[in-house]
Amino acid sequence: MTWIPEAASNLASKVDGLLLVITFISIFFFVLISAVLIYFAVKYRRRSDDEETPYITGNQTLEIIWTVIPSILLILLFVYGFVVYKDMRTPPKDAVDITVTGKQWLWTFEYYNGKKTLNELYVRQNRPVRMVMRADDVIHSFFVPAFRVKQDLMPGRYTQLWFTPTKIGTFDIFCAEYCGTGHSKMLGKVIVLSPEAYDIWEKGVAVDGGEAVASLPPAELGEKLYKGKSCNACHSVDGSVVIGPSFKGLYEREGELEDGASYTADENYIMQSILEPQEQIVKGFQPVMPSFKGILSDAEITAIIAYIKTLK
Ligand code: HEC
Ligand SMILES: [Cu+2]
Repeated sequence: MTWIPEAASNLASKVDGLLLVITFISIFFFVLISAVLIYFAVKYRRRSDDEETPYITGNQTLEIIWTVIPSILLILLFVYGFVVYKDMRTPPKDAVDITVTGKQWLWTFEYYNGKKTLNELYVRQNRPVRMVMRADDVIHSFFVPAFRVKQDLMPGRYTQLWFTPTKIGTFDIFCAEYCGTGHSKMLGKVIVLSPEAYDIWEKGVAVDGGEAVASLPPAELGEKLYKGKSCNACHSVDGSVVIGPSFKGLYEREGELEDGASYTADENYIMQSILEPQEQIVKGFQPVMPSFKGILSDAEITAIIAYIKTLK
């Protein structure tokens, strides 16, 4: 079927089945009621000005039929829906936990093995995962259409959802709750790896959609990280100001901080800005950059600096 998203989790076929049944029943009654309506409108139309309508006070048999049949149907639909819902809300015992944090306008994922990723969720094919989710600021909603799962994230409270990815590939994550100006850019990817590829990823080799990137020249790796780690959501490379300063001409630029101190953007300054963004706020900007401590390795930061150096 091409009019609904690809089905890539164990829950997808259940949700689709329920949706199809409800759609089919709705279409059936829509057609039936419309046809009868048109037929009666024609058949019992008023044929002359002095025609009198018969006086009908009710029909018990008919009323019982059209109360009992829809009631039974609705109860059956409720039970069917409830069984699927219960399935979707009850993670299996062997599910592994991943902590998800939504914040304007990024997703961070922390894994049971201590790894941390940004906007990219790595999962292993056929292994059930439970997402334990929190928001840092406002309400967000974690939505993966291909898995048919969606759940709000709230500040000050954990919510959860679970799924078992069944297909290898890359699928979209959307934020489905309007959360500010960057809402439409709050996009992520779920990368479902085969068990073998997942083992490689777990051991720490950088993979980018299944492809190893550790062997790239630093500036090229830096460019990939700039996009892959979402620096591009806030930093342009063409001189325009998005949410943060542009990376164009950043290297060795002289500027002023919020507290009035001046700085030169050398390697250490850039590294500090990435690891402790709240320490040095560039004048005229908001302190919204998240820390990349624990997310970017030293080698990756070096690669990003190498890339920034190419943006003269
Ligand atoms: C949510 C938006 C956001 C994201 C994502 C983000 N930054 Fe920033 N960044 C900012 C803002 C805003 C500033 C300016 C305020 C400050 O200094 O913290 C900034 C400042 C910087 C600076 C100092 C710039 C200057 O002109 O002095 C560097 C370097 C930097 N970011 C690097 C990065 C890198 C590398 C990434 C990706 C790994 C990244 N940022 C991701 C918002 C962001
Ligand atoms: Cu959001």
